Amino acid sequence: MKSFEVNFDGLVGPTHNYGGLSFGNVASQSNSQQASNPKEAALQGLEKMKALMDMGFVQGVLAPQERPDVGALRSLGFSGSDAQVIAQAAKQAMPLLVASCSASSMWVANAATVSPSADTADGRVHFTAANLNCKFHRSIEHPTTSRVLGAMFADQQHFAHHAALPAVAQFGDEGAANHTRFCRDYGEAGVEFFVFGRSAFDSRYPAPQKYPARQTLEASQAVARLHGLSEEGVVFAQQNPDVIDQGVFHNDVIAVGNGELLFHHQDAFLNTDQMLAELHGKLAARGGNFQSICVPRDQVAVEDAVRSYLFNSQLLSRPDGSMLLIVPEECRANPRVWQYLQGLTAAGGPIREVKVFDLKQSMQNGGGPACLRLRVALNETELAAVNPGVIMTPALYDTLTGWVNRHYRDALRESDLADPQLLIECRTALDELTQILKLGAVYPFQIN
Ligand code: SUG
Repeated sequence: MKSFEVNFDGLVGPTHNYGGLSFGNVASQSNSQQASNPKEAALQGLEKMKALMDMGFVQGVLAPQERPDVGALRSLGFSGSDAQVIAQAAKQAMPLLVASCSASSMWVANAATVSPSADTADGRVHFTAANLNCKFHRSIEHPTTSRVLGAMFADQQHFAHHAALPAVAQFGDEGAANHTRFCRDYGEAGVEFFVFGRSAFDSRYPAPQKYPARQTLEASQAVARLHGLSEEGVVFAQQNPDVIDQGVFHNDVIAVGNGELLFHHQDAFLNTDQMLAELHGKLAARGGNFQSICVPRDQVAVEDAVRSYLFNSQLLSRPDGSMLLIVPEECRANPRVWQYLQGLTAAGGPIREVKVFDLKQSMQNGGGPACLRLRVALNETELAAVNPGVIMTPALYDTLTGWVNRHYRDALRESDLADPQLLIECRTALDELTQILKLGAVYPFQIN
């Protein structure tokens, strides 16, 4: 049976703004308070989706969330009408209003961890929504994420959904941003690679000193158990705490994998040789030939990787077996990274082509091409069981660009977040979107 890796991209929500909310994420911190352009952000994301569809990849779309999250503000003691809740928060606790307005659900690599059916004990595709509990503005995403994923992958014969892990730092889980899967073919059993930043219970694992390690070993292990993965099909590895302290807040900022290939920076992991040997051995036992490309620090420094998002790229398999790397414009702007990429594609290795996309609106909050997509490997039967409303087509692309142009603002500053009209605009847009994508009622304003 044929199998595919489907990329579901997060559609940028109408409240996209630069709130400076993510300590440890250099771009989020340094662009705080700048005016954003939600319309441009959403259109840039749609361009990427269309380009992948036009290249022949199966592309899907994941809906944004209702913001401001009035329910979250109510849970913090603000009361009255929705407009009063927003007004009170603006007056008394602006940082909480800003957090409740974040469009951060666009970075769907953090929405969930996904294990394809070939890897799981019950032969279903498993999803665990990420609790994202390192940051308040992200910790409020998972209830709606679960409903949206449930509406997209509704068929219980093929899809199993798990609620987010307990909402404590010990089980900090950031989803697929710290998870990669190696396989010979998407439909065959593979090796799932979980990368964690620290251990919650075992002090032998070193931790970063300056910035938080968002993913714990214990969270990754829990997800592997929930999904029914076998010991032969998993590898756990620790991210290098020094690179977390340099702004590598997720593993997908320093490494990306696809098929049998891991593309990573020299400083990405601890105990790299041992980890590569384990990946090689476990994939070989599944019939695969694991390969890795290590980018040396003397060619591309960690700082260059963080600024350019070289590794937050999409590594895609082409029909001829070679691979294509989708990188953000910031890679072309960095002379060392661009030179490295020229050499890489000329070298005759597995990565033959690089395509550049302008995703500046998202990049300014630390979200590159890979952050914007959730990978779901599916066989033909499973693909046919996905809600067809969320699969990108030329007609859907036209509808969604029209929808963005009608509903989105082209500038948003912090002071605009207090405007009660923004909530009405957001709900009006999302109500229409659920009809376009045939999701049913998934948002708090639709179900409460
Ligand atoms: O969690 N930025 C996100 C970026 C997530 C990127 N995802 C991956 N690497 N997979 C984060 O730090 C910034 C929001 C703000 O500051 O307004 C933010 O949430």
